[in-house]
Amino acid sequence: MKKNNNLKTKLYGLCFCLLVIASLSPAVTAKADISPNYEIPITYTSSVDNLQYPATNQFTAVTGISGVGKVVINKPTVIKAYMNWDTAEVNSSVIWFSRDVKGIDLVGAQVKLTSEKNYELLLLDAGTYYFNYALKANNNNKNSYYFTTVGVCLVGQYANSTEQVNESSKNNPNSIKFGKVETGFLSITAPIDYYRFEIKEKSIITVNFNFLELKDINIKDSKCILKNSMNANVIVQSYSTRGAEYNTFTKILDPGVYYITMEGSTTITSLEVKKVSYKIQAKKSTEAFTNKNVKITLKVPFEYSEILVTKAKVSKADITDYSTWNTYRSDKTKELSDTTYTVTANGTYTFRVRDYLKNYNLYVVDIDNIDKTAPVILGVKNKKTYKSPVTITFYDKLSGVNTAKLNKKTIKDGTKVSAKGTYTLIVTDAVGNSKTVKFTIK
Ligand SMILES: [Ca+2]
Ligand SMILES: [Ca+2]
Repeated sequence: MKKNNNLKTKLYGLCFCLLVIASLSPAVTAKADISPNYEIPITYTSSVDNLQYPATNQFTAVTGISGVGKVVINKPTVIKAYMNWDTAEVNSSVIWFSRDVKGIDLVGAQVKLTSEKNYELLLLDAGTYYFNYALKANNNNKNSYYFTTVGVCLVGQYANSTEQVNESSKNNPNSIKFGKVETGFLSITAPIDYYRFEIKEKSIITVNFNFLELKDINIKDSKCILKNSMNANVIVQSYSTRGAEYNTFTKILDPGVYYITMEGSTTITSLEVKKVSYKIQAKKSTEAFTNKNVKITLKVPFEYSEILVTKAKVSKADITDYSTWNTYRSDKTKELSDTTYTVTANGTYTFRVRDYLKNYNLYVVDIDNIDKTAPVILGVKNKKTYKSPVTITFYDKLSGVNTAKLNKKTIKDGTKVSAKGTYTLIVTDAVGNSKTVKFTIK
């Protein structure tokens, strides 16, 4: 607190000083004073790292006490602050940035500049900040305040961030567009960026990230973290300087909301989230009853290395059961050469798909629309002769009876036949399977 009060006193001292000088001596108005009302211009460049020592704006400043000027940042920017001075009068300068005009609420550190080549580098989100300085006079006499001319230069590099929310949080995150590279910005005041995405179906998620290596910024503790909706870490992956293939991870995720944070340093970041569906689907050549084989075509949206099928319902517990999945000389279990499998009989078929990450997936298909059997006829038998009336019944458990004709005339189930004669009964099901019974009544 003592330091803060000191600062306050100095600030008031400066204001008073400037007021007195300005009213007494018109000579010093040629150069701008660094003041809270004066917005220090920023010189923008494409790369602060590649910058030669910049030209500076000239200001009138006072030694021995601190001064403050306004800095307005309109979008996320990397700032380099330089200062120079008359070395005959000034020995060194301490500079710092603050959120408040009093210079107390620091943004970044206080930096001592001992030459015009020194600078302070900091990453600032949009906002109004204050540039503070304290010049140390050459004579070391703390009580001597005198006017001198200093140069100040703020060089800015826009981060070109694509953030919708610059100072993001779990409650106010940026939203991920799958397959789009987002440029983020970890500022001094908001060094953790939050991103959110939601998947409606099970998916393979691949995250590619990068932390830009800026000169003077230590990014080796940077990391990209995948979190679930409860904010618990799912994957924590540290940044690697070895290249892009190390700054990536892949995970199969259940439907839900997830977050990604970029943290551990202040720099420009990039983040890309790719999504591939993990939902296997199957299509049958027909859903309707058929007297032919049914072809099952699997739709596997992800890369896979093997598909097996077995005629059984296999539970997850047996996903790697050897006797279930061994294809050697097996009638039940086959390896597919593509994503199709032709089924000759009704039953439950379990497909096992191995993805490129070596995980197994089961997908069960029930086939119950193959009807290769003729209707059942009761009451009369083929080539039999009856001496009394007969009652004919018939049914078909699968596709159902379509037609029943006795000597080419349609009859109903349960028809009683008493007239003497020779009969041909043909019962046909919905898919064309038919049964013929010839009988005689004497
Ligand atoms: Ca940010
Ligand atoms: Ca049938």
